[in-house]
Amino acid sequence: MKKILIVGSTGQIGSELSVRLRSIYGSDNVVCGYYLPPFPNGFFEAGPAEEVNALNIEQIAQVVKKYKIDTIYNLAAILSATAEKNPKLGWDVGVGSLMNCLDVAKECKCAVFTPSSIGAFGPSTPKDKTPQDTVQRPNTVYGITKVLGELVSVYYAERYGVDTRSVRYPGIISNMTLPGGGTTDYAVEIFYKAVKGEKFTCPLKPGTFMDMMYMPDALDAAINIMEADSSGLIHRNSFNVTAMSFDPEMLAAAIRKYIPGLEVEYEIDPLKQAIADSWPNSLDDSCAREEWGWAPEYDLDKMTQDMIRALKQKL
Ligand code: AKB
Repeated sequence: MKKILIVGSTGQIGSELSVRLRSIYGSDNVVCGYYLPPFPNGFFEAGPAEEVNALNIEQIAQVVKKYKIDTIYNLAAILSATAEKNPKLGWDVGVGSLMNCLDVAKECKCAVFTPSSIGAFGPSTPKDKTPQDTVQRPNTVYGITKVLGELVSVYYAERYGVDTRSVRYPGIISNMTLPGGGTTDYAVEIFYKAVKGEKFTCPLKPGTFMDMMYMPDALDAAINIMEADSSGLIHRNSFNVTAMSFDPEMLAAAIRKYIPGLEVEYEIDPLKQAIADSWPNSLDDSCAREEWGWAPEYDLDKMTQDMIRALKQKL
């Protein structure tokens, strides 16, 4: 049975990945590492939880040794728009957390999952059906840390035998923990407004297409790539994965099928618009499908129905 440490277990992905990993591997085998003390909700109390600052290598090493961890999910991140406002923080967290996890993994023989992103592409990348292997010249600090992360993870795999694996996540849509400071956050925020019957102010122009994915598929991607038979993997760091591509108007239309009164106005955020314009419209994820059987379950309509159902219960 794997022994897992999640660094960043209270964030958008971490809070749901913790629950899923504990249901698969057993509560005692999944240590939730948190930076800010978690809100007591019964979940953290159900298994081990430890304070782990991703920028403190001693703290990571101590927890890895204490619990005999063999797999680290490194989810500490500053998302794209926040990183552009504070590039030093974006760099320090993006690069620092990864290097700390890789160095502990090298010493303690752990496998490491670190998400990359569609942000690892830039304005000179082919925009439609972006291939797995293509130009990666991002013009954001977030993207630069993601490209560095992909390359240094390959380096640690080849030079030191660390089992590093990763996927390039698109925008992730979820109903438990809100994302914060990302360019794709609008695709979550619109659902909260729609369910509350409020008007949504969209920060991106109509016609801004980006890849997206519903959280259950994002969790499957992280777990399945770590479980994949390594003999089938030609790539490792990092796989294109996607589930849908839409622009704000398509998303609003999908929601209006169930909440016809949704009103959307546009107030463009120049920073987020520039970042979104530099990213692909849609990814080609055929390598992930062929090499480890990636197959998302949720398309735009299925995700929309489930988001509205879940948020109606929650709100
Ligand atoms: C962001 O918008 O910064 C993230 C991402 C696509 O990596 N959601």
